[in-house]
Amino acid sequence: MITNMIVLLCLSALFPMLMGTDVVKSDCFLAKDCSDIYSSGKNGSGVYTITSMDGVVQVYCEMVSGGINDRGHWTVFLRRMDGEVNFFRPWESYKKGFGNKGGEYWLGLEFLHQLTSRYQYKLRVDLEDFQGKKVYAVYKSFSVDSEADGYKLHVSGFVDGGAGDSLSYHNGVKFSTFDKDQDSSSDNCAMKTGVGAFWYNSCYRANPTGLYLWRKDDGSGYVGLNWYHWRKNYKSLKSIIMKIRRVM
Ligand SMILES: [Ca+2]
Repeated sequence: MITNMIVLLCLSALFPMLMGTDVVKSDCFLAKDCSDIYSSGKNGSGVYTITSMDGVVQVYCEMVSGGINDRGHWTVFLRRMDGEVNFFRPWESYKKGFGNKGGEYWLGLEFLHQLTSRYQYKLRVDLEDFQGKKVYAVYKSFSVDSEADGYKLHVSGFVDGGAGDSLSYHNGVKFSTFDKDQDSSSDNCAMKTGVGAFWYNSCYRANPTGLYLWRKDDGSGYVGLNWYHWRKNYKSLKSIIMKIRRVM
């Protein structure tokens, strides 16, 4: 229904006399991701409305100038920063997305699949610890299969920005939630960690949906916001952002 409304808006913009309205043509612009938002002349970071096959979606865009691994118009699909949002959620939530686009959120597996099957994307993961140190990892290729294929992750072309590579371990693996175990472990990884959902293998080197620990983790836990290869431990981080940028 929302999509129909967008189509009507576009028709009325293209044929104002016919539709009896005076909607300006710019209202017809249908952004698919933050690259399109930037192309429409909006160059500041913030929450924008883009469209998917299922309707309109709000997303946080990071518009970054800088070096080759920084610059771009990034579509953020996961943001953890303050523990305000509960990430221990079922399959339907991870499929459709949840959270607050101005704060912590998960954009949704179906939308990720739609985007990455349409265009080619690179992935960047930004990490920050409680001392304010920041590192990153870039993967030159990132895509997510359909729900019928378990929203399987494809990631390759690692570039080290100090974070180390904790995601290649999850390459080629289906997504798992506590109510849908598609991991490679005899356990249910989401239940074992009791906190998140991810492309769990057996079980993980990265767990960006883990329990937010506000400095309380001493590194021996296996439940927090983890990216093992930064410091070869499971000490929970202050912030993890996962974002994609269209490359073709
Ligand atoms: Ca299992």
